[in-house]
Amino acid sequence: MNISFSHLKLFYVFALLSIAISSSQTPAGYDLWLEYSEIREPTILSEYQKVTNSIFFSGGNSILLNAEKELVKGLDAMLGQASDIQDSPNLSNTMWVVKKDGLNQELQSALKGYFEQIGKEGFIIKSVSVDGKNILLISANADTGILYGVFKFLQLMKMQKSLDEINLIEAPKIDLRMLNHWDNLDRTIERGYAGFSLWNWQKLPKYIDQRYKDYARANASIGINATVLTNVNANALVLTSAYLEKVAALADVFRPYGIKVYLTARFSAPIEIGGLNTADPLDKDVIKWWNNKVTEVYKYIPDFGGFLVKANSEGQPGPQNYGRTHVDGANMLATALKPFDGLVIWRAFVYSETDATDRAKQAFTEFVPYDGNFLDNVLVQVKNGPIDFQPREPFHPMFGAMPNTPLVMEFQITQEYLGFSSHLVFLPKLYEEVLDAETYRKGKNSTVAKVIDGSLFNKKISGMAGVANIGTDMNWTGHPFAQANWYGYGRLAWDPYLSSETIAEEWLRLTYSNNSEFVKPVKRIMIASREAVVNYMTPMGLHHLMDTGHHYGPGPWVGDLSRPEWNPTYYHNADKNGIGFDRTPTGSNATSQYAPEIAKIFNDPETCPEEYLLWFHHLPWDYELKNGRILWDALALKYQKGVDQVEEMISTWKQVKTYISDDQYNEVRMLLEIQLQEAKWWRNASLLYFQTFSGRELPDGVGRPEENLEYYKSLKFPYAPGN
Ligand code: BDP
Repeated sequence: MNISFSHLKLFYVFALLSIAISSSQTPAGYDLWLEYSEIREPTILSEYQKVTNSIFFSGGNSILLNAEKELVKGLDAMLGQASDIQDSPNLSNTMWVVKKDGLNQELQSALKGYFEQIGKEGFIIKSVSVDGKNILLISANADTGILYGVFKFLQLMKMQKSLDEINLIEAPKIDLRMLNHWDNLDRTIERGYAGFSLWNWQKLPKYIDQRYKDYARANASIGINATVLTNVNANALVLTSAYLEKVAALADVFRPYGIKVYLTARFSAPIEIGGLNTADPLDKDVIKWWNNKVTEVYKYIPDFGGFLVKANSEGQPGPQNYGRTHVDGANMLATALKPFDGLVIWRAFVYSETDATDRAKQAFTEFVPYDGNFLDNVLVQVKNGPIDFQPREPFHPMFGAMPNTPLVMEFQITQEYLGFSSHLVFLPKLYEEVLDAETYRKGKNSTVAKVIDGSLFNKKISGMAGVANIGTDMNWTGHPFAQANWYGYGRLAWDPYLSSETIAEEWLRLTYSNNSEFVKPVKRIMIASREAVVNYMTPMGLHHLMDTGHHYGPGPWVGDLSRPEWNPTYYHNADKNGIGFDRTPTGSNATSQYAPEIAKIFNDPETCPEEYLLWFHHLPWDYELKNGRILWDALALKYQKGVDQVEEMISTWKQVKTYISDDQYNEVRMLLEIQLQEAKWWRNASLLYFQTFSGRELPDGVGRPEENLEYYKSLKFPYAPGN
């Protein structure tokens, strides 16, 4: 080949260019839903170019500085033009980003009603008239509102939403929008499937990893404003000065993104790091120790959020070790935190190793009688269902049953019981189901969402917590679609009435593409994925059948663990007569913990929704369902359905190959193959095992297991992650 000098030059330029591009690019998936790329749609492009032509940005502190930086970054990348940003207004401005107190009297009074609605964190994005000229205004009462407003504006741009008649008045419906990291000080993560903890305690406080900032920025972009850095199975060491200094360094990074830091408090810390011989919450030395400790914490972190506490649960120490109650423990800490406006978030995830009553009943029984006894800076954090983050559970009966206590919703984002980071499961579908559930505690339309956002019982403070799925993996969450669960959790914490469809659509557009040929089918995958995992793991109300300890894969046969409620056999109760947990008045009577209207529906197998049937009932294998099938056949077909759904997900994914890069396509395809294999494993192992009781053939249409039951029982995974 004859290459001329000018060709060579061109080649050289291209080579340099591509090196420059690739070195400026972050690894695949690292940018999450925040990758800003050039808008190619001409009308949208020119609309946004026009409106951002000249911007008056009223800056100030570090939060506003981050907002401004974000705006510049987004505009430059998406509009392909350097933006003209000024710090004082002039006639050529097409856009203003200004807090309320920076607006003239006329605008302030014109927008008065809006400012009253948006509180400290909300924002307004609206076209207004200044000196007879239309400008786009982003405004807020406070700095964080401006930051959130800027992110929103950039997201609208990225999703190519037209700005015609834009009039957005938004405020979060929940005050505390929190991530719970189950991160240990040695950087392992309990139930973490995306690498190690982001917090590099060894190098803190001096070394600030760029990831801390990127983490905070991602959270701010969806309105998350609180982070609990450490595992609920807590280590007292984090409360020593050596660690508090490190925590303070993280808090300094997160503050300019509107995020407050919280820690888990080990109840026995006064003994372990304080040299006392008791942690009795009524002991005066213990009280003094905590008061001093809290004062010390606030010296390091003046805006410290407070403590999250797991006490007297799964072997963790707590007030009951000293014959005291949860109220004694929570109020003692709350009293210490009160002068600093700190909060106690006390978990209701309790069940006792000595109590033989249905585990599903224990939290309600223990906590509901305390309603009204907690101090007003105590919130009680309740898991979404009464057992433990299963693929499907009915809503926790505590929601609605404690009108005088703010209840925080605890969702799990990390997929401990839902296929870890290898299965594509879009969790907002699960969250939505719980939030929409009817508690009937104040008549009709008393949904869980209304309990959580405080509107049902007029609460002064409200909260939602998500057990984080974030780690050191390049793409933060292991599975690229697990990013959607972080994103979706944040969106629902902001607005618990959003639909999972809306969230899926937003996330896909922000992360992958605006092309509806891509968005539509992939949204179908996401929406179907939650029901698929229920079907292939625990259909029709079955639960907690995962193998012991690590919870990876099926283990319905496990029945020899020391505590009854640790055994899957405790939950499914399969025998020759049938399967399921009788929680009606003939059984554990857990249904009595729901409002009578709801209990009535659950109590009768004829009215109990099929998805909760075996949660509430023990039914014979030949029990006839509404569709005329017997229970055994229906159950087997559900397992098969789950497998079929994963197959459909794979074929849909194959159809969208051309809309994304090969790498993006391949990573999900490989993961879907794992998911399919594991779905079949679940189906085969579960059905072979239950068949030993039902004694019935598999109905037509159900795939035949390749191996026998002994094989599935023999599988061992000593190094399954997260344990
Ligand atoms: C269970 C997890 C365990 C947690 C516990 C909790 O298996 O690792 O410590 O929940 O929420 O689901 O405290």
